[in-house]
Amino acid sequence: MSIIHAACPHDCPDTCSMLISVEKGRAVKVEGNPDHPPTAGVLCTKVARYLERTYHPERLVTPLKRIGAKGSGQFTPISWDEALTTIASRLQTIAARDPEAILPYSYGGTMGFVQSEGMAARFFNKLGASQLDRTICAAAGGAGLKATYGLGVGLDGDTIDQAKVLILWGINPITSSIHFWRKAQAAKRNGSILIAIDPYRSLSAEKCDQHIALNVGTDAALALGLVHIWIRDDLLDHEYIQNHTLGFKELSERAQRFTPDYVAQTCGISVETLENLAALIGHTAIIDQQPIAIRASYGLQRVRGGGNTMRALACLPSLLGAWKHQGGGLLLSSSGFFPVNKAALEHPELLPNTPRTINMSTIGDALLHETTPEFGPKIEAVIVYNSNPVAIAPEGGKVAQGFAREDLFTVVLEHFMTDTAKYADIVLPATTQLEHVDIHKSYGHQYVLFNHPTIQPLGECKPNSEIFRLLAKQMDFSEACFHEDDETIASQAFDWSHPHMQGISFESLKAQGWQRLNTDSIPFAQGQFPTASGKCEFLSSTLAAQGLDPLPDFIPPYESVASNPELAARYPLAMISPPERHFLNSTFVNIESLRKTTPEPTLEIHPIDAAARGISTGSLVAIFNDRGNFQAKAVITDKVRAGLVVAPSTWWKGMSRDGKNCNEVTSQALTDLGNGPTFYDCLVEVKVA
Ligand SMILES: Nc1nc2c(c(=O)[nH]1)N[C@H]1C(S)=C(S)[C@@H](COP(=O)(O)OP(=O)(O)OC[C@H]3O[C@@H](n4cnc5c(=O)[nH]c(N)nc54)[C@H](O)[C@@H]3O)O[C@H]1N2
Ligand SMILES: Nc1nc2c(c(=O)[nH]1)N[C@H]1C(S)=C(S)[C@@H](COP(=O)(O)OP(=O)(O)OC[C@H]3O[C@@H](n4cnc5c(=O)[nH]c(N)nc54)[C@H](O)[C@@H]3O)O[C@H]1N2
Ligand code: SF4
Ligand SMILES: [Mo]
Repeated sequence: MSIIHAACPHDCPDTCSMLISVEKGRAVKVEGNPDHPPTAGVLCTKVARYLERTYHPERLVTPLKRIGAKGSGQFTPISWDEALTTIASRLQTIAARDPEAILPYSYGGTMGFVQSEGMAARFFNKLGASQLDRTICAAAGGAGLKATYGLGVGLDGDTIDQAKVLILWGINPITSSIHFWRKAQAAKRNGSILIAIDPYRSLSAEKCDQHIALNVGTDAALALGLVHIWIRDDLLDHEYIQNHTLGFKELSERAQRFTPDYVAQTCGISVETLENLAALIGHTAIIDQQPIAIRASYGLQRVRGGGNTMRALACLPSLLGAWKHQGGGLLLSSSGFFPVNKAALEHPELLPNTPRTINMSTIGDALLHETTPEFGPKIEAVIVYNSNPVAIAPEGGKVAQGFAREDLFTVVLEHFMTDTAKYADIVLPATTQLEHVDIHKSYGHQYVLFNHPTIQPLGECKPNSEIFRLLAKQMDFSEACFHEDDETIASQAFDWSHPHMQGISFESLKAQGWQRLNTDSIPFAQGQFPTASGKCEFLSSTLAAQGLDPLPDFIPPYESVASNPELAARYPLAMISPPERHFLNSTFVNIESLRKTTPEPTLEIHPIDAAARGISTGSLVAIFNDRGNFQAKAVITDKVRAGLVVAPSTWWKGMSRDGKNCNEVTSQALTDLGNGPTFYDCLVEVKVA
């Protein structure tokens, strides 16, 4: 038996190091690597089932051609030769008219550089296909963070157990980042106070010392309310502000209108709660000179004002000089610490011109768009890999309608017959992480990881990279980069001469499986933010140059009782659809052992709202608005605020009784910054089905 170093490929901030035991060519055990500090020997419940997923009897193992109606799931096996010839000839015909009519669609199925945008990006660049704006997850928060700190950077996750006040702001780590939760527990043992800020009493919020259940999408008001109080009470680190921040005077003026009364009313919390929160954080940081940390996640930026929300939050630790202490500051993402060599991976010089960009969050509208001068050509072909848009993209009715178009040529690279694969003309069987090479960064910690293949590809499966390599060959793309193998692509993923890579080489990384970046565990004690000014920018010249508000503000949701009373008269309940613990986005929904604990879609609703609608626990309910409807089993609980319903996500439509999921009702409206989706900015009504 041999034990091989692998990396968890999933879209999860923990990016675990895995050890795979292989016996006679078969993977027999998947374990968390005890030596990798963030993993510390444990995997989550989902990936602990990675073998069940890999060797699942329904794995796609041959190329398939559709023989039934789009969406029906009727296919017949074909050879790789037939599949590649058909795809190449269809794409060539369309490209001869206008390559922009071809669209790649991909996201977080795997986070590895080789199997995501390595060979694939080269292929679509050379083709001159439309570019995809990959906004579906983190665009708003990412843009807000970048405007304030310069890059997606923050406090070192390894040190977060040293915080004396730890705020879990819009994150439910027991579900979505179990290794961070372990650190939070360690912080608690070190005497830290844990506070959850979340409209929903999530599994994690329930276990914190305090839970502040604010209205969805009002976090920026709360943050600016804290700024208001800290200025009023002079709980500020004047020296840090003076030396390492930009725009304090302007921010102070902005914060004036965020009086405790206004903030409490906007957020739906008491003035006392707000004052106590401000005093606890302010005193710990300024009077006691102890580290305070904010762990924010993407849950709070899936609303209209998501970008400004992150801007407002990002200002907080700098006002208090929290960065001076180990374990102090804010963490949303650590991605910006990694010197990724995007140009070497993607070869942008292959682009014949600058093609248009399609936003993946509005794929429904895009697929239904006719040719116009502003939009460009109607989309004639979509190639989907590492994503399941029919399940995960907003306003799913339109997405399905778009994919059902008879005149659309669709290719899906997949492990399983997902909701999206069912609409394909041709489905290509892709390898899993056990069957291919890859290399990874993380957005929750600061370690690079290498993934060795452990077993031969199942059946006729091929890595995404190989599929695009073969398509490139079929289309006579002759540049040298189309001949590079996966290890070569992996070796190009990082700028190895960057100071953060000191002590790490491709060979040493392959040997150890993981290595920590050479980064400071107290990154911004001396300022040195990666912004143009080198400071934390409360006032952003970059945003000002784009004609945007240079200061953070509270931007009310598109859809809430306060911001849209006419709509709320018909649809009075706010719906959020955060991750279900046993799924990873729509991945793992088809794993039987996990579905035992999560057999069907549910909707959590407050007792007052349930009673008003004659709903009891176990009732089948219909959730609806003008965009669509879906069904779920009601769970009556005071974990949700009155006026809020929670639909744990994201179900395969094909696995729910009505063939629909929560994205039937979510909207394609976009965020203030970053053009991100607004999944949690969604009013609905609920009735017994
Ligand atoms: N098990 C599991 N883990 C996952 C995922 C998964 O699907 N399943 N998805 C992965 C991915 S792609 C991502 S992006 C991350 C997702 O990470 P997040 O989107 O951060 O998801 P959660 O950690 O569940 O945290 C969301 C929390 O934010 C709360 N929330 C919703 N709206 C608001 C709001 O307006 N304000 C505040 N303060 N809170 C709000 C929700 O109630 C929920 O408890 O997790 C990753 N990890
Ligand atoms: N309502 C609602 N909708 C949401 C969210 C929400 O909170 N609520 N969250 C949003 C967020 S944060 C995100 S990140 C998106 C996620 O959306 P996606 O990135 O589309 O993620 P998944 O749904 O997990 O689909 C990934 C697919 O890639 C496939 N895959 C995995 N590895 C490989 C590979 O190596 N090769 C190929 N060819 N395929 C592979 C998997 O089998 C899976 O079907 O969903 C978004 N949608
Ligand atoms: S999904 Fe996240 S927690 Fe689970 S094994 Fe992968 S990286 Fe670790
Ligand atoms: Mo995500």
